[in-house]
Parts: sequence; C-alpha cells; structure tokens
Amino acid sequence: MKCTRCKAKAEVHLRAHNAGFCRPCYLEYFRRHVERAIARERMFTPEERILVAVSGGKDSLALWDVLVGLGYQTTGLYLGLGIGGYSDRSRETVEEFAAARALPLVVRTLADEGPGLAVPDVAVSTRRVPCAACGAMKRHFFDAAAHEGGFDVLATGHNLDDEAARLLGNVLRWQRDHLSRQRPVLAPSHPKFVRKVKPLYLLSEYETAVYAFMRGIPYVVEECPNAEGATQLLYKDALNRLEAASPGTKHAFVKEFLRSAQGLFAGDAARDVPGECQQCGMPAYGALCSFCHLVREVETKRARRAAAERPGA
Ligand code: Q46
Ligand code: ZN
Repeated sequence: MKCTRCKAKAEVHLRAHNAGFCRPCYLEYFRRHVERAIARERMFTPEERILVAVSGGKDSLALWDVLVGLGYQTTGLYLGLGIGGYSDRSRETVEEFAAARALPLVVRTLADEGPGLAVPDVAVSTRRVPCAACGAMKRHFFDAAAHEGGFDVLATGHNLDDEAARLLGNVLRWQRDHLSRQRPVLAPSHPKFVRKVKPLYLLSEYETAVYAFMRGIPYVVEECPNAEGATQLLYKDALNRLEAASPGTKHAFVKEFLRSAQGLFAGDAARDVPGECQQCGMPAYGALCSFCHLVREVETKRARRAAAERPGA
C-alpha cells in the first residue's frame, strides 16, 4: 500500500479511515488530528497552562509528547498508586521521559498521603474493589493538583477505544448522568475545578501506539494488574470484534453520539453545582467530598482493626 499523502511506501494502514501513511506523513497526520481536535472543541490556547496526567502508558506519554511538539505549555502529573512493581516501573518511565526532555513533572505518591493511601491498602481496609478506591483518589489528586498549581486545564490521554468502551457501558445501562458528562471537554462546575480535556478522544489505541513507537517513546506496556477482568475490557473486546468486521465502527459510535445525542443529556448535568468539603476545601456534594469520606473510612477501619488485634482485646 502507498502513503495516502505522498505516495511513498506506507508503513501503517488505518482500516477505519481507509488510509495508509509512511512514517513522516503518519506523524504529521497524528499531530494535525490532535491540533484540529483542540481547535474544534476549544480545549485550550497556547497562553493557557496545561497539566497532563501521565501514567507511564502509551496514551498519556504520546499526548504529552504531541502537546510539547505543538508548542503548548505543559507540566506532567504522575500519581504513584502503590500497586507493586507496576507502579515502580510506571514512575521510572515517566521520570525518564520528563528528564530526557527537561519537562516539568509533579509527582505525588498515595502511600505518602494522609494515613497511607496506596490503592491495595485502601481496597483492603474499606473492602472496596481496587478500581473504585483508585478512581476516587485519582479524581481528587488530579483536581487538587490542578487547582493548587494554578493550571487552566487538566488533560488526560483517553483515546477512542476508552471513550467507545465507556459509551457502550453507559448506553447499556442508560446512565443519563454519565452520558451527560461524556464529552471531550468538561467545563468546570466550581471555581476550584479546572476544565478537563481529552485531546486523543478520536484517535484509537492502535494509532497512539503507532505514534509512540514511531517517536521512540519508551512506555510501560503492561496493564495495571487490577485491569484484568474489568468490565471495561469486556466492552473493549466486544467493540474490537465489531471493528474487525466493520472498520470505522468505534469512530462512528463516539463521533455520532457527540454530534447527535450527547446534547439530549446535557440538561441532566445542569443541576450539579457542588459546595465545598469541610475537610479539604475541594468541591463536594455533601459535608465531605468523596475522597475525604474514603480517608475517614480508612482511618476508622484501621483503628478498629488495630484495637481488635491488641493483646487482651
Ligand atoms: S482504576 Fe483500576 Fe485503573 Fe486504578 S486500580 Fe489499576 S485498573 S489504575 S485505569
Ligand atoms: Zn475533601
């Protein structure tokens, strides 16, 4: 196959777009695609400061790389989840990426926060599934870091496969409140929140992997061990089968939802105006935000367990 742009020998074939690209043209295609998404959705401007949440995986590092290449002002944010060797390797990868390019990086480690909040420990203490505990803590630390650092925007590396799987899950259960927030740009609902954006929302996992490979970005290939068996993977698998039979399905699913249906749910989000958490001051829908609730639960349950284990108890 020949490159769709320059007619040289193609190195990558994108069935969903019925296009092929040589290496330089592919990198150009990817950059332009991100640039157009940023402009079309008014995600941010060159004057704004962007905090990029990086996990060490291909998507977030490809995003950071492409934003730097496009000249945006970026800072990376890495949150150490405390998930054994997986977290150690992710942190190393992110630190090496930032150091090699002299990019600013903020690192927070859950094990060092509050009473010690490594994901596996919090999951055991609160009898939650690890991903539920992890999700609540990630949201809190991302929001808090963006607010404390005075950033304008928080960018994440969610790609088309993530968005399609999330959409499928939301549609299967008709979760109107989730559908109302499923957008590539989320305006802040409180002065302490910042705008949240997903510049890769229409680029597939395959496309970001090819970009990372062609740019020579070392990334952590292994998935978080807790991802195994997650419902999200089941949806991704189903969508991959549909995509194989009918290329372009994922793209159409997400794009058409945003174009024709997402607005129908927008009213569901209008009521969501949070107050402030009495503990940490971040936005909250009750007296405490869900993160501070979680921390309190960890403290109470650990204290109870310690008391029960004391000799003579
Ligand atoms: S939520 Fe769950 Fe992820 Fe957290 S515990 Fe791992 S799989 S990292 S996206
Ligand atoms: Zn709080």
